[in-house]
Amino acid sequence: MASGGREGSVMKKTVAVIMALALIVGAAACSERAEAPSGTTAPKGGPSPAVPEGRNKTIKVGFSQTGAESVWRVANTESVKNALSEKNGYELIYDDAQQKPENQIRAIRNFIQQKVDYIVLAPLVETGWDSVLDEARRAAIPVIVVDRMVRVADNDLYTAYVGSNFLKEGQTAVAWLEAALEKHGRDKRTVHIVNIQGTIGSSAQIGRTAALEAGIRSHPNWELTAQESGDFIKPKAYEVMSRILKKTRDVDVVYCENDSEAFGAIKALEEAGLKCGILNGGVIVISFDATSEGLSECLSGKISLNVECNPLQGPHVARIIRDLSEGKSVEKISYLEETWFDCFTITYETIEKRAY
Ligand code: GZL
Repeated sequence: MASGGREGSVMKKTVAVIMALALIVGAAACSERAEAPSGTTAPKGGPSPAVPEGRNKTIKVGFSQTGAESVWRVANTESVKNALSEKNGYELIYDDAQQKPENQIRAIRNFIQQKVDYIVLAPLVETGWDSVLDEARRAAIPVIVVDRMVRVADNDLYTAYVGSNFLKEGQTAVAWLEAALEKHGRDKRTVHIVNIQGTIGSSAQIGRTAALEAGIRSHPNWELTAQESGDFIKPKAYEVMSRILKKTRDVDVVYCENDSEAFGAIKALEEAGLKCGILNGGVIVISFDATSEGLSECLSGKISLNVECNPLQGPHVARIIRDLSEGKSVEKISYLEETWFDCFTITYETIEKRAY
């Protein structure tokens, strides 16, 4: 990958090392696809939910979405809506939970009442789903989990998962940070790290935070200066970062768990008179999602690293529903292909080609 001309050939070698590492990590992520246990074509104890005789071929789907908290989330919603459209043979019932798990539980019960053929759930947090998913199973309605994961006592409570390996996303970021600090001679002194977490208890937050905490444990000179949730939204991240900067300006890295948070953190850092970006010898802002807006801040140098989190799960959900409707078994866990971008290698052309 060309270095973008911003650093010498040494940087190209560093980037190549990081790329190789990230690709290995990424490949491992994609290969972790457990073959679905046999018999997953229909939920336990219920008939296959193939479209009953006499009904038109439209497949009725209930989709419970967390909300519209970020650009990423809007792209995720559009991807599912476009795939499960009327012209593609679906009747989609969409519910926006406004970031409240209780609203998602209410929506799922509503979908069951309406006798949908399938339920698609993007769970706000990992826990609290056992009871309502058991109600769906007893109604013989397969549940497809997208984006974040559910943590349930019986994994048969959902039929398939399509999303991201958030721990591996975080590990990619930590590997990049380690190489970048070394390249820029910032690896020997104490590295003060601020972690602005996502929604606490969501898989994205759990995995990305766990990777950073493991990185801090394995680097004696990395210090966690502050850790607080920005809830994946810009205003909360701005408020958290501003409050931290009132206590200390000794910040080397801000590890934001999505682009919206990175935008808020950058606003606070610049208001405090601090430069952002490793290229400017400033604070190293790390982000996740790689939305076009986030990559534009990579191009400006303010975001140093942006790890992709692919929201385009709609086509994968449609394929799973089609396979189930035809009585085929489906993979239990599917991870989307993901990569990363940084301020040394990002180009305008790359951003132009992005789908979200
Ligand atoms: C990640 C997704 C996260 C995004 C945020 O798959 O759950 O939620 O990283 C979004 O932008 O709010």
